[in-house]
Amino acid sequence: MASSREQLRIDKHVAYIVGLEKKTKTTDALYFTDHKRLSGVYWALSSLALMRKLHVLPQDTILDYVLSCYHSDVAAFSGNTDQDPHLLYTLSGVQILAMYDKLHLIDADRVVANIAALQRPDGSFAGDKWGEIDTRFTYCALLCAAILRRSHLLDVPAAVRYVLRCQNFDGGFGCIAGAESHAGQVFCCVGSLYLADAMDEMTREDRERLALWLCERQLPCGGLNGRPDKLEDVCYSWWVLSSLKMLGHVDWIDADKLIAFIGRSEDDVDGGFADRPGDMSDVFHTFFALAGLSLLGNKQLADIHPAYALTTDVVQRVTEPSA
Ligand code: GRG
Ligand code: ZN
Repeated sequence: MASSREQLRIDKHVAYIVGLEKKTKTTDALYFTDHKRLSGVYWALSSLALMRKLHVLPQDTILDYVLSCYHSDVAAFSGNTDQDPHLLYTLSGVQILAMYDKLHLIDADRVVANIAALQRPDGSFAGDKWGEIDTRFTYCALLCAAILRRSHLLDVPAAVRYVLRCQNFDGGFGCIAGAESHAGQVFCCVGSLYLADAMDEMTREDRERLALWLCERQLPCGGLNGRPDKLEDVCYSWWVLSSLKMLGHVDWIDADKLIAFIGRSEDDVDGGFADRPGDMSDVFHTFFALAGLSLLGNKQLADIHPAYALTTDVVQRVTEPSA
């Protein structure tokens, strides 16, 4: 990408995403690894939505595939047709249906009731029946419930108390109470607090310490890492920036240097973005590159909501009082 903020190669990136969909059909090559395919579909569609091109892929075919990952016996989604359901993929499924305005195709009461059954007495959430606990799953649970307008079916105050227990002395958050701070988990915890309308439950001092820790993720090359002494990676443009946005401090990052770093990770021949300059594009980093650029105000892209990870028109639709 050239140095200008306005020269994103939209046509190349749309062609790159459409090419992935074609490959998926003809050779069974995937949007992403097999067991995460539903999330791959969410990253691909969200990339298109950011470029205002959601319509270029066939909605009916995609919905057929998405619903083939829905297990009506437990009202939850799996990462691929032949996999077991998991909260990570229930969120991807719900987000995709929200994008297409097709939430009526699933039984929202049962989806959220089954998510509520994954909540533990300490407020944390398991991802599935096997019981692993992670703040990623708290975020997935709260966001599914918010999109489906059934947050009241979860014990949101207990979820908030658990998330607050995961905040560390450095201001960051980890995957469980006491675990090392990581920018991906910070996004999940800040997103959870935001969705629970509980950002103020962090003290002002803790919010500022967290924002400073997030700013320290920017390296001299302009890119962001996920924790100290780690490599820069384009996807942290989302995990870090969205968290800073929710904290009201996105301007604490050097935006020009980050835009230039993301630009150096762009494949300007075949489209897509890689994790860092010189690597191969993939759909995960393509979405998070575009999402980061949207948060930085790129006018070629639609606006994205920092907590819902959906374009703001979709968020407006799912949250408007009359819907
Ligand atoms: C809807 C946007 C959205 C998310 C759904 C799955 C999820 C909820 C959030 C994942 C948050 C997370 C943990 C992101 C980090 C992903 C990542 C780059 C992990 C790499 O970790 P390491 O330890 O790499 O391999 P580092 O960068 O620390 O060397
Ligand atoms: Zn990455």
